[in-house]
Amino acid sequence: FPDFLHLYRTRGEFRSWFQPLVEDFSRATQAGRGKRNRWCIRLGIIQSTLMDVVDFLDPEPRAEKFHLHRRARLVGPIDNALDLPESIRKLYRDTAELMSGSLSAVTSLSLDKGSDVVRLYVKASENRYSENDPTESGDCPFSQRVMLFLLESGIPHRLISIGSGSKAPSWYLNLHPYGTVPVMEHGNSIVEDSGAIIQYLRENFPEPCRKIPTCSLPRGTTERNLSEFRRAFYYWLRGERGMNAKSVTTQLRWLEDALRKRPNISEGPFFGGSSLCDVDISILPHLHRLSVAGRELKGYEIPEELSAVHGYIKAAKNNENFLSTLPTTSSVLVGYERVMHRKRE
Ligand SMILES: N[C@@H](CCC(=O)N[C@@H](CS)C(=O)NCC(=O)O)C(=O)O
Repeated sequence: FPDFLHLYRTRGEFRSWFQPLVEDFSRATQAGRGKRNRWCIRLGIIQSTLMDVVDFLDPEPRAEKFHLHRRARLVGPIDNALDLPESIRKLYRDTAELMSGSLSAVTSLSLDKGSDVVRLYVKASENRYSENDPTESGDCPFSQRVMLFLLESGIPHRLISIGSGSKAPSWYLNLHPYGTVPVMEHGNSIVEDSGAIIQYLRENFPEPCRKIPTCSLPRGTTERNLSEFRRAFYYWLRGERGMNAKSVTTQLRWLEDALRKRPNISEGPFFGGSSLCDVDISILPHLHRLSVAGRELKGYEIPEELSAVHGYIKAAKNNENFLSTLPTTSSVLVGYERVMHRKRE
């Protein structure tokens, strides 16, 4: 790669061979800017292919392979709608059902034919990969977020549980080149990223989505403040310098304060009052994982004094849909142990 760059920089004729590619590339970047369209995913694929070429051409000792996680980060979020012929889409969908391994999913395939059922690809529990049992939820909090949103709104949907990232089945990489979950497929749209999926659902299913109340946050508080604890916990797990139990507790105080000061406090335990709103649906999956993985992997208990946070978790466990989408403790631990080990790789 350095040799290539050297030639590219110093030899005009060599550089001119690549001019059409460079021009097409910048056109594609412009076309894809700020939009959810096929250009974004094409750019992602082109970028990934170029990295394959670099990985392939560089001689071994010097080569620094592009890790899958790093690739995904380089491209950034891809909200997309792939232009695939219907016959190919159908092939992927049918394969997805078959790969999910459950006979009922396969036999009920015909019910979906011609209808616009929302298909959500989520992370399966790693404990069950070998048994090919897709019914147990995995540790992915973003998958749970969308599952919970779908159940709370009552939008009819079908779940397809798979391995993610490097464990994603090969057919899935045609839906998402890095094998990230969750991904939603509806009609001709393929949308990745839990936030973008929820936005899509709100735009396309406005009626059922009205069941999910608006959030009541204290003035000046944002959803980002409230979920900052997850970043602190993640960095602590990864062993980043300066991150510890105190960093997590400090961030959790945002949540504690907001829960105490929320304007609708008399209406119920959530930011949505008696029912879950978008913010609750987004935060609670992370909070659950913090309480489980924090205790088991780091000996961290959410301090007693954060009583509003404790009450919030307890209230969530009385919500049927939250409970039904929760992963088992061992499933959470398998996933979060991997985060710890990633640092050491
Ligand atoms: N911002 C994305 C994050 C999705 C994400 O990070 N998914 C993880 C699982 S929780 C994933 O698929 N990682 C790839 C892997 O498992 O290697 C969203 O909100 O959907």
